[in-house]
Amino acid sequence: MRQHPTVLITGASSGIGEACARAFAERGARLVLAARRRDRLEALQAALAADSVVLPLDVRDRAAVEEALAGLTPPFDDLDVLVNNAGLAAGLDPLPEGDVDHWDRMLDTNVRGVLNVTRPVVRGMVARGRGHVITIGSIAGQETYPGGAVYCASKAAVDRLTEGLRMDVLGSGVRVSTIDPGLVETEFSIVRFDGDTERAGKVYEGLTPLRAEDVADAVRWVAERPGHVQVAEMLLLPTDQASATRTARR
Ligand code: NDP
Ligand code: 8X3
Repeated sequence: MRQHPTVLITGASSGIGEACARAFAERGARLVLAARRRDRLEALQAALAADSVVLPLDVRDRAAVEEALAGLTPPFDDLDVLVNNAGLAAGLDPLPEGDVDHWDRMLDTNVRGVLNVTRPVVRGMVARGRGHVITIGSIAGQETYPGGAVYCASKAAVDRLTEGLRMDVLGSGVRVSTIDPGLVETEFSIVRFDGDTERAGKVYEGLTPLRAEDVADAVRWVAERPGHVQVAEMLLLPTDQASATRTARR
């Protein structure tokens, strides 16, 4: 990574993405902050002592993503790191009762959204002979849990896509990494349960989950390895979690 890298973070308006923005800002990075909620991005931009631009976009809208990325001007178009973080879970219903709109939101955001952003960004990285794509997967991509089939499938797809990308850019100098966190207390479960904060709180009750900052610290560490070192995959769990379904609650 260059001394003052340019870093594009999707989902920078909340949780892990916002924490990544803060972590890279501490290192003097230039930031491209992307998400749908412009007001949140602008508030973050104002709070950070970093050279930054906001990129309000919906990762599901391929044309809008391509237009927004094509509109980046120097030095923000010279991307060193892409943090593919925008994502969500919607619902926790058994598959036969599943809400098809939930399925579309998850697959369109977590799978197609990652592809929509990665393709144009990685083409530039390959042309420049350097860059790093770091995608946030999940333990849910490694193991399935009841009610999570579609979310887990979307995160399994992230792992397969990043594995394939690593093969397809081999020799270009571009690095490709996946970080798969376990339970992280963010707005994730509030979004999953449609704003039901009580139900969301129960997900983390009695245990100490990861904080968004813990994941951001791992993302930054992965990006800061020397150029010849490629962390392919990292599974990052709270100490109170042993698998997708095994947790210690007090
Ligand atoms: P948050 O809900 O706090 O943040 C999600 C971010 O994604 C928001 O900034 C949101 O911004 C953005 N986003 C969602 N949909 C879109 C879209 N269509 N276009 C652009 N941006 C979008 O959750 P987390 O920080 O926890 O989630 C970040 C990532 O981490 C996700 O990929 C999630 O699957 C993954 N993850 C989370 C875990 C957890 O336990 N929290 C564990 C493992 C992985 P906006 O709404 O403004 O568009
Ligand atoms: C988020 C972790 O276990 O809530 O990906 O699905 S989990």
